[in-house]
Amino acid sequence: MSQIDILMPVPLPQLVRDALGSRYKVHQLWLDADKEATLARVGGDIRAIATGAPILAEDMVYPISPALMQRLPKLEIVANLGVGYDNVDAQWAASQGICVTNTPDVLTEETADTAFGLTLNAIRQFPRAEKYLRDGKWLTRPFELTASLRGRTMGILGLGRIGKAIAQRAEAFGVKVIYHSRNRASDVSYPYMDSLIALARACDILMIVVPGGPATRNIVNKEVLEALGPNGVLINIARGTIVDEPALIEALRNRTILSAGLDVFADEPRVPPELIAMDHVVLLPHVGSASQATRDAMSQLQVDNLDAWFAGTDVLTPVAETADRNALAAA
Ligand code: 8YV
Repeated sequence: MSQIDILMPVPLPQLVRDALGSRYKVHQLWLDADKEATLARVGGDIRAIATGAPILAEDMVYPISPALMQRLPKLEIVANLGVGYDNVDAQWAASQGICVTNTPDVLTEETADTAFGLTLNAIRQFPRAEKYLRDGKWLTRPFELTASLRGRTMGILGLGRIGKAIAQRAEAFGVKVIYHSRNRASDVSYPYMDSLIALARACDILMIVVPGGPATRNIVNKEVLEALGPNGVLINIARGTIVDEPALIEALRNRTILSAGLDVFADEPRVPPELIAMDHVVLLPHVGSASQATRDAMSQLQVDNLDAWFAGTDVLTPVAETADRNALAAA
C-alpha cells in the first residue's frame, strides 16, 4: 500500500497517535510552530484528518472548516474523536464527497453517569459540603440543609442515545421524565413537550443533551431560565454554546434559578470568573466521557473508522450528514 498521509490538527490520545503512526504518515500539526508552512508543504498529500474537540490551546487549527478542507484537495475522510462534531462542517464535507465519522455509543453510559453526578451535586451541594468538612467547619456546626432530588421532574432537551441513558437513571432514582427534541421519539412513553419553553415550565431539572452548532446556539436563554424558575436546576453536559452564558450568570446571581451543574462552557477552557466565584454552582472541566476506559474505546473507534475507510470497507460510525460510501461517491 502506498503511503497515506493523515493530518492531526489537535493533540489526540496516545492510543490514536500510536495506532495511526504505525500504519500511516501522521502530520501532527499542533506540534508545528509554523502551521501555515506545514499546510502549504503537505496539504496536497493529505487524505484524512484525525481530529477531536475540545481545543486545548489558542493557536490550533480548529474547527475543520470548508476553508481548511479546501486546502486539502485529496481529502477523503474526517474522523472525529467525540460524539459531538460541531467542530466539523459535516454538511459541506458531505457535499464534497468527504466522509465524516464520530464516536457514538461507546461513551453513552459514561456521559449519562456524569450528567447524573452533576445533577446530584448541584441539588444536594455535595462539593460544598465536602469543602465544609475539609475546612474543619463541621467541628463547630453541621452543614446547612439543601434542596432535594425527591419529587422532581427532569426535562430532557434532546432524547438521543445519551438522553435516553440519562432518562433510565432518572427513572431508577424515582424522578419523573419529560422531554423535548426535534422529533417525538416513537420508542419511549415519556411525555413530549412541543417546545423548549414548555419543557422548562414543566420541569425543575433542565437537562441539556442536544448537539451544539448554529441550530442550538443560545437556545437556553433568559426566557427559558425564567420558565425553569426558582427551584430549577440547569445541567449541561452537551455544549456550552447552547446556553446564553451571560443570561445564565444573571439567572444564578438573581436566584431566578436555584443552581446549575456545568461540564461545558462557551469558550473552553476559559470559564467565566463570575461562575467560578459562585459556590452554589457545580463546575467540571469537560470530563463527561473522560474515564480511561471510555476514552480508550473512543480512540479505538476513531482508529477503526480510518482503517475501515482505507481498507475500502464501510466506516463503522458515519455521522448523519455522511450517509454511506456510495452516497459520497455520487456527491
Ligand atoms: C470529549 C465530547 O470531551 O464526545 C463529545 O462530544 O464532548 C467529549 O466526549 C471530546 O469530544 C474529546 O475530544
